[in-house]
Amino acid sequence: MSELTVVMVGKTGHGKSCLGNSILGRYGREKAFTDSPMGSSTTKTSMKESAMIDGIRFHVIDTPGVMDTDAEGKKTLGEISKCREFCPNGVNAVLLVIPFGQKFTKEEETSIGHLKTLFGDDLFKYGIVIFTHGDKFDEAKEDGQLNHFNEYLHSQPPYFNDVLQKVGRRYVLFNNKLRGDAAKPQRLQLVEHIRAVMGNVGQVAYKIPEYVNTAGACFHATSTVLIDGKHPEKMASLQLGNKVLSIPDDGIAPAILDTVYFFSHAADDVIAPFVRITTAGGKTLHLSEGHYIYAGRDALKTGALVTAREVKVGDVVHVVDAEDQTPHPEEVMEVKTEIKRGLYCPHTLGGSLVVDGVCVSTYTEMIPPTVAHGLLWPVRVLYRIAPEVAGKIAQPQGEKGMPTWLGWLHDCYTAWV
Ligand SMILES: Nc1nc2c(ncn2[C@@H]2O[C@H](COP(=O)(O)OP(=O)(O)O)[C@@H](O)[C@H]2O)c(=O)[nH]1
Ligand SMILES: [Mg+2]
Repeated sequence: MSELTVVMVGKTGHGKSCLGNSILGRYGREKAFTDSPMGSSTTKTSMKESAMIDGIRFHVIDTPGVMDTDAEGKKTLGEISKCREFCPNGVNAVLLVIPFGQKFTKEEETSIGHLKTLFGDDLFKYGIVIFTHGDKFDEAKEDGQLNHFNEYLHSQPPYFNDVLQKVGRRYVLFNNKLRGDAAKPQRLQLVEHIRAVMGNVGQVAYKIPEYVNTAGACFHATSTVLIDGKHPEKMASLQLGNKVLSIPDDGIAPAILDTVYFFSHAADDVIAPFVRITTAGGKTLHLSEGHYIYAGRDALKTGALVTAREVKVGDVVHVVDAEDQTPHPEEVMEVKTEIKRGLYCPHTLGGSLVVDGVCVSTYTEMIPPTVAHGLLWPVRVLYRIAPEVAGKIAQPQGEKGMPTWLGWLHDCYTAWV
């Protein structure tokens, strides 16, 4: 392996920019990244620098620090996700940068939580913990405060050791003050760990997901539908032609099976905010804020729909239990926003379906449901006559994960109204 790409993540002031310079062996006037005094943030956007060192072409991506407050954290995640543009083929490892000597606080836990939102469990699969300020460990040893690095690890709270366990105990102590040959062993140790990561994941580089902050109109990758009314299936694995639990035309019980004939969106390499709706009976549904859901006691009969963003605590939605598949009204107990991975929008012939046990429309505010249902009529006819042909044109394509003609349809509709 002669080319390696890594992305550095962690809080501001933890030593990411200095670490980048150490990995690339670029210092002083030649330095790749600008460091900043503890706590102040110089790195506002992601950037990539490269160098040939020890026979390896190294690409290092520096990212802005992940803040410990929720609002800041989410903003920074959007910025970090932009670094995917620097590594279209993915990264070989994610370096979680933590300074040696500091106690791992609740704030650190929050910032790792934010990173986990962006990277999912891949944060640990591809993760290597880098302890910067290695010189301080040497000093602590000389002073007799510590004999072994493990003593420091043992002094950390359980959550931190849990993170270390999850990354397979891959960690390197980096002294960013070292120069020249003295800095070589720590770099070689890092390369060994990157090779171990690559070995574990079958040499497949990690593609950093895109953060989509616009009002989408979908479900996330692990939302579930009931195939044939029995088998829970994740959105990401749902196929055209699958029969899923949905709502009859007249909204009268019990739930029916309907065929998935089209996806208006199917993208996995994205994360986005979703409205999380929890019902009195404990059902939890996530959907994009512009997606329609049946709301109101008679909504299934009258077809009354509201967008997810309009749903409030105390509203009534309709739920279906796996055993008794008769939709019944249930009160909304909590409405929150949560970032999740994947954007999927399957369509059934009848225009409704049951997701995570809650009755929803397949339509969104992009085009009003009745208009959208009419516009999609030719696709439904085609699906009935020649499902394979319909399947081909209904397949999401391109970077946006949407069929190309859907964009034209939307443009025509907005020009018309
Ligand atoms: N003593 C010591 N200081 C370091 C080390 N790594 C970083 N620093 C200092 O920590 C501060 C923050 O470093 P920086 O790389 O800008 O952190 P970033 O915000 O994560 O990019 C700077 O003052 C660096 O000089 C190290 O290994 N040893
Ligand atoms: Mg920096």
